[in-house]
Amino acid sequence: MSSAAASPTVLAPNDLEAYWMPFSANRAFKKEPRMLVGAKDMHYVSSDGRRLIDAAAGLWCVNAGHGREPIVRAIQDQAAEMDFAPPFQFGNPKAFQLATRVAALAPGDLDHVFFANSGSEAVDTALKIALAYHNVSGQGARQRLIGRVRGYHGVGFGGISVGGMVANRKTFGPGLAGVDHLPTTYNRAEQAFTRGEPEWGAHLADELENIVGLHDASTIAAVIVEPMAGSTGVLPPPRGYLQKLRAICDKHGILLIFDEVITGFGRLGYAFAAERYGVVPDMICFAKGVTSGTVPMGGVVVRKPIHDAFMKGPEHVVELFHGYTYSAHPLACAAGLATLALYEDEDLFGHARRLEDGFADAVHGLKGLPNVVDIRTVGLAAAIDLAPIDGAPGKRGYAATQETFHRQDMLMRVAGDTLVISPPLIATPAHIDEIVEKTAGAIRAVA
Ligand code: PXG
Repeated sequence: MSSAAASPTVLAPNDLEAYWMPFSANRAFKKEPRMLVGAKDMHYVSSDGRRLIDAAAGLWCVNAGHGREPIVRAIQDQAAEMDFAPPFQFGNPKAFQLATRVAALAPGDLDHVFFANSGSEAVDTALKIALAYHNVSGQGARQRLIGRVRGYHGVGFGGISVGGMVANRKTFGPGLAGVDHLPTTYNRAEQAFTRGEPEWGAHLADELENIVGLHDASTIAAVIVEPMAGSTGVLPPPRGYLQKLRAICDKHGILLIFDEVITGFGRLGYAFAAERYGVVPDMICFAKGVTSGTVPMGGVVVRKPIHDAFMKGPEHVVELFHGYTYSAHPLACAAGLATLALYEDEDLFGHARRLEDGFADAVHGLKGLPNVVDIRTVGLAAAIDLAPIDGAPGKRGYAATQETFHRQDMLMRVAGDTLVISPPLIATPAHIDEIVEKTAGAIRAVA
């Protein structure tokens, strides 16, 4: 036995075995690792010393760009001042400040914020608030939750139940009872190569009436959708679709939840997609961009009447039996405040809005390259669908991950055979051109 094996504290150098990587092809990765060791502004640094342009904002989260000095300093200062404060029955001032700032960014009377630590927790929180709200409002029979096919709402049992991605569901049992799904809004035959919101598909919201007809409105608590489905390949909502969903939910007393974990904080050129689309949901789930990915944080913005429905009964009693040890963690709150200030100071949402047209032009220029079967763009998000290799779905996409990382010096998110572009909001037109050029190189290389 080697001395390393004898002592559990001495690890073999460069041992990749112990870490079971999330949502990753572990064995392939460990044979040919893609290791990131540094990051600044629009770039990562790889372990072999290359600078890689970040076409993914990390994982849809680093909206302000990497290593931004005011955010770094806020986190450092907070760690030195107060590392942790229990969030149950005690508070830290920055939690209240951040809630106020997030609420101010949300439309309408979405003005109370419940903090969690991730998108998955934000989704679970929103679903639980929906159920509990109907309960405290004397409508406890409203227990059904409605999601959508090709929706992604994280990996908690709530999120995978309302989610609509088969691989994330099929091996984990039946999930929550009483869940139903709207159809996906994506239809390639009708929508291929659309810029922004497709004209076709608003009528798909009417399917909610059929679901209500089947289960009865009195059993349905909430509908949850991503305004723009991100993980399943950038599916912008058809024009008028979200307005229809809102109207049908209102008609039947069903809460409408927007999962804005990806669309929140500027990805579509606005603080929230709700603002872009002029639709006020009852709750908004957020995460990722709230701290620009620097410290884990998520949460739910809730409309005032929903919040107020809980504020009854004896004042010494807990109103909602829900929360996390790290809800409103001081480091996350400090990071969040510095991040939102940076978004405002640099008008990054406006910058994204102004970049949108040029970005769409550049990305749609990839049409005609080998195997490109659809391109979708909205805000600073784009997806390029490549035709799968016969009998080996995902293989061309995996080759594209390797090609972009090892040879194009670019960090790109690839889901199945779909290439996704979602740069930090600080991108310049030159960065976008570089990303699109490298994407073209990768598409040719995996043809
Ligand atoms: N809701 C939405 C809409 C998301 O996009 C989550 C919830 C879950 O968030 P957490 O923080 O628990 O991971 C997400 C996460 C991709 C990709 O490649 C997207 C996400 C996560 C990982 C990969 O598109 N979004």
